[in-house]
Amino acid sequence: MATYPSSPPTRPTPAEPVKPWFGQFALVAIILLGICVAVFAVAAVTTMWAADEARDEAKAVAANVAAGKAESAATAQAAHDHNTALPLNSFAGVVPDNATELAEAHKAYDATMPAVPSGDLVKVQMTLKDMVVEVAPGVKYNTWAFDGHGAPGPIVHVREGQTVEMTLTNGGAIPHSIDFHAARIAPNVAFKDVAPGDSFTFRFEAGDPGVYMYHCGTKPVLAHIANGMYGAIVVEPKEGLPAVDNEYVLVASEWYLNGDGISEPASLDMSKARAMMPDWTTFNGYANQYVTHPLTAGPGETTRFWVVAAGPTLDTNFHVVGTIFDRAWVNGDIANPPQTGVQTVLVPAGGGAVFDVKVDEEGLYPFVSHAFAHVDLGQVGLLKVGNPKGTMTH
Ligand SMILES: [Cu+2]
Repeated sequence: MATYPSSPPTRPTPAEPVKPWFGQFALVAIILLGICVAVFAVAAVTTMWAADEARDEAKAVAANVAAGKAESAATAQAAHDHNTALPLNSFAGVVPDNATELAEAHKAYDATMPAVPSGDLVKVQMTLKDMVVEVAPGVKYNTWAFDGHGAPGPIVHVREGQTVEMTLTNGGAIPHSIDFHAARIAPNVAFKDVAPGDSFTFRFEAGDPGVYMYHCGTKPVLAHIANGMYGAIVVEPKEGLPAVDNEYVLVASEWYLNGDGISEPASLDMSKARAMMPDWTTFNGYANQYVTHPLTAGPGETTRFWVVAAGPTLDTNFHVVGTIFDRAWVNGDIANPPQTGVQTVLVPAGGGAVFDVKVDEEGLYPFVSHAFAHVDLGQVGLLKVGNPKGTMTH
């Protein structure tokens, strides 16, 4: 017979079997914790080390970048030592392939101020000729030239109080005349048309100091000026201006061509002239000529620019890059004190102005019309101070 215990077997209390499990778990946990701590510690140390390394690396990279930048800046500087970012030789108009050689071979108009003739009477003789000139490298134009040497006509330099006796001989095919802005005279008498083959003489007293335009006043004046009939007359004040080291005369003008002027000489495009859309703008008649053949000055010298804007229509915004006008006789008003510390001065078509700049540092200083379409079309030159290496364009 089966016997049954008097009391059911006691269930083992959980604690009994659990104790060794908890102990194991705790042991494992402690070991794991230890491992974690160790791993964490190692990771922390590694991270710190890595951070240090990264910091060092970053420093090295930064140093390299700085060095690289310096190197690249130096390279860029070397590459642009002679570059002012101006379109100094852009030839925005059409030129032949050998334009650079032609520009170098071109004899630049002598911008140097001629001496004032002695005596009370200054006789000026000009013989007008129809002739082909170059207005840009390889770009030929059928011009009407006051003196037989192209545009502008000769620089006339007199002293206040002198009498100018002007004789114009017309060697061209149609009537022409000459109008001096420096004169106070009845234009219907003095500035009359001179028939082909004829000569005409008139006199005026240069009583107003300044820098003035002269030009042909025969109708249509737009065409006669656009064809090259203009120049500058400087009337030096009796008491003189402050002494300077160099004096240059610049006549700004624009050209309107009915062709590119390369295969055959171009003539005036009157539609372009009326629309004020020049092919070329120039100082002394030829695009960029003083870029290739710079005007010169010595370091510390003062240079005086006598500027006339002949147009026929466009103004010139005269500016010298890299310096500031120490003296600017705006509107050629040299009977009064000049303005000082001026950056850019408007020289209106048919007007003039005088500028003094003292440049101490050797270098290439572009002079421009700061209406930059003019620079692109050729109204730019260089004042070369001292003997800087190279040129702007080479
Ligand atoms: Cu004329």
